[in-house]
Amino acid sequence: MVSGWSPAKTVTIRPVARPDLVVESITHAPASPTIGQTIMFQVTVRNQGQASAGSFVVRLQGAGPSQDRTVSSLAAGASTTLMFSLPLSTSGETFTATADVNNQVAESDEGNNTRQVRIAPPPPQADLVVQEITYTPQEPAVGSTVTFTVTVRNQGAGPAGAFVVRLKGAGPSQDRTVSSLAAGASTSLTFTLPLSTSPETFTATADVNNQVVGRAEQHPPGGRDRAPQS
Ligand SMILES: [Ca+2]
Ligand SMILES: [Ca+2]
Repeated sequence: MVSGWSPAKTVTIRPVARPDLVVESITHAPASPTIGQTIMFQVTVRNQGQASAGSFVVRLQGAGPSQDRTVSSLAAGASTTLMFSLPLSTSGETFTATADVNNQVAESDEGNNTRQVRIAPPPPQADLVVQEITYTPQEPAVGSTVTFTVTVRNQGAGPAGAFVVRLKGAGPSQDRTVSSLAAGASTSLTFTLPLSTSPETFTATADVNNQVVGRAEQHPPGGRDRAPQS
């Protein structure tokens, strides 16, 4: 045996420690912007690798324009949050954030650098209005029963779910439930109430219990939800 040689020899290979950039989260405000409205984004990029990353660019790309932000460096385990502002240009738009879009950083994983968020404008809303109140007979006596026909219309762009229509006179009131009302549709409801005084005002109110999310709730009291008639 030659001196200095041994019968066994080992070699240990250690992979080069590399950074690994990932887009950890994208948050935005408002949650449901309208088309054309500017959205503020917060994009958080984390270096989940074993080594520090040097300078790199983060891009946020919508259907139209994009925005770039430069990060000068990011230590292993550290994260940074970047602000972007881009408009919503289409209905249902996907925004993609990419860390190290120009591939300036050699990473242990180059395939996990993007995250997407899809943003849609608020869904169209219902807008309920009482379109008309008719009644019969035309000249009722005090104490007699009057039959009313109340026409409710959804003049909004979105459908209405179930809601209650109330007809109220000086005395008792009556409720009718509408199970749903499509955008642009109308429905006629029949009520019967006694004429208790003369003259008497009857008021019909659509969605008296505020069950429908829509523009109707923004109307002032006595507004177009209500069509009094005597
Ligand atoms: Ca990566
Ligand atoms: Ca890279």
